[in-house]
Amino acid sequence: MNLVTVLVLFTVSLSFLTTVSHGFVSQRAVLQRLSGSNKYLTTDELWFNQTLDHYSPYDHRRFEQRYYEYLDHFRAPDGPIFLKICGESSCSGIANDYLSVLAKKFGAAVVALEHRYYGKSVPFDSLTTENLRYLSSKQALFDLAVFRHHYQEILSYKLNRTNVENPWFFFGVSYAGALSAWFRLKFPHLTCGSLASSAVVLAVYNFTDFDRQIGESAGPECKAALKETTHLVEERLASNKKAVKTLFGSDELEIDGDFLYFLADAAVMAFQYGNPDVLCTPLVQANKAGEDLVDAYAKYVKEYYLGSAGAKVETYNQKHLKATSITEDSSDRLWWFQACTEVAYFQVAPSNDSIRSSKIDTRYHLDLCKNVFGVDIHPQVDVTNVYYGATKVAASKVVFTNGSQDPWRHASKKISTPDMPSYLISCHNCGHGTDLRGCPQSPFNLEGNAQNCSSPEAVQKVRQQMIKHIDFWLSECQAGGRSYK
Ligand SMILES: *[C@@H]1O[C@H](CO)[C@@H](O)[C@H](O)[C@H]1NC(C)=O
Ligand SMILES: *[C@@H]1O[C@H](CO)[C@@H](O)[C@H](O)[C@H]1NC(C)=O
Ligand SMILES: *[C@@H]1O[C@H](CO)[C@@H](O)[C@H](O)[C@H]1NC(C)=O
Ligand SMILES: *[C@@H]1O[C@H](CO)[C@@H](O)[C@H](O)[C@H]1NC(C)=O
Ligand SMILES: *[C@@H]1O[C@H](CO)[C@@H](O)[C@H](O)[C@H]1NC(C)=O
Ligand SMILES: CC(=O)N[C@H]1CO[C@H](CO)[C@@H](O)[C@@H]1O
Repeated sequence: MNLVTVLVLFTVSLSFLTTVSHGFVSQRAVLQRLSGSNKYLTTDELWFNQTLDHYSPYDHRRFEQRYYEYLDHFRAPDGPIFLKICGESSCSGIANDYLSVLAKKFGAAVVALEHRYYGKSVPFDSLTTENLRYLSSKQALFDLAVFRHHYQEILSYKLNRTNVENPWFFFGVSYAGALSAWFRLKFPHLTCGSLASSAVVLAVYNFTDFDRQIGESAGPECKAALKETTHLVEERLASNKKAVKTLFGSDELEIDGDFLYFLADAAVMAFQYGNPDVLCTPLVQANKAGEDLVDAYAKYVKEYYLGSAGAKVETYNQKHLKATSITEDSSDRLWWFQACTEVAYFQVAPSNDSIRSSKIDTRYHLDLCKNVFGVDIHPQVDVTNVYYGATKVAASKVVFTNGSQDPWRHASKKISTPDMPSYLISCHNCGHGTDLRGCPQSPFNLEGNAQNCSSPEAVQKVRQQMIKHIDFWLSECQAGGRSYK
């Protein structure tokens, strides 16, 4: 799955949805579908001119980058500024999620910046491989730094102040969670601290732990049913390809790997977004009753994944991924570009005991990169990890949080240290970005209906810790004459 897709049925904050699974991408679509329309604090677009290439003194091109501001909770003039980093999807506003609870508590202004190339912040009029050359996490971090200066100036101007800065705090989930941690690493003087929720700071080439975590999150019975389903699908693919693709409403997926990836991702979604029962209950029942597992899985995929969750088959279609026109589904292509160049997260099947088809291997991913972008690109995973430090990221004042059932947590920071505390939120349905979204439940519900949470205290406990750290680091920042040390 892409990192970002969130399954929440009614209320999901889009901002979370950084897509990390290829998984990330499909989930993005889902999130957008599932998050209702009025779940934003604001959707009023603001714009500013951003530098296209932060690393060239000769290139003076600029592009318009979209952002949002929400000042209702702001305690002028000294309140903090919370910057919500939008990740690998269109940023349609400032989501009304747990960040808004925090903003109220701290009297903070909230701003959100759309990631370059996504949504409406596209520097070119087409997304050819050549035009994507400025799409990278490094450029995105620089965008954030420039934007932070720009917005501070605007606010100071509004407040009639000079030479005074408000204390800043950065927030992000998933890929944007990694950006949040990396921002504090690269620009420590520009934020008092960062929240890195389900932050995928470790670039991984063959991300086999991803599939393993799905097995663990599913538990023995559901895992066995999922494995058997994959096995049966592979058999039917060999005997009657067309029939089995039709059964899943996915005739358009001509490449078998795309089809198998789609089926694997459909299962991931249930665990990544904290809704395991919607998949496991019917599958285990069908298995016990000796019913056709492939039929039962097809029902889940069509009714839930493609239905209520709003995922799209075309997300997995390499023909679609090759399209260079700018549409609301361009983020599929854009995230794959980031995967194929910088971070990989290739969700290959482990050699033993995998749930997904073993045909989803390293070759499948490399072929996809080559086919979709027309050049033989290999992700520079080692370079990325050297540049940021991976799980040894040498930042400070970053809170890391992970959900126990989230397959992405294996790309997050493993060890908690005093300067970079990390928390694992453990419960039956604790998925990706659980801390900032509603409490884990199915269907997801903003801020949660406590009665529907299987383990709300797991989330609440971690939130209390987050508040403690934010409070402390903001006060250190202010006490230090805003030195940001
Ligand atoms: C960005 O720059 C262009 C060209 O100078 C200008 O027309 C446009 O109004 C600027 N946009 C913003 C948001 O400042
Ligand atoms: C800023 O200063 C101007 C001119 O001195 C004044 O009219 C305005 O009310 C001030 N605004 C604020 C927010 O204090
Ligand atoms: C990834 O897996 C492939 C196939 O098993 C292997 O050839 C390759 O060396 C692995 N790459 C890394 C970086 O682990
Ligand atoms: C393969 O997986 C099975 C089931 O988890 C396990 O019992 C077995 O030890 C594994 N074999 C290897 C070689 O890792
Ligand atoms: C809570 O769960 C019940 C039973 O699953 C469901 O009918 C109801 O819609 C849920 N309520 C909310 C607010 O999610
Ligand atoms: C920050 C955090 O909770 N990290 C956890 C993420 O997941 C890894 C792998 O399970 C754990 O070891 C970390 O403790």
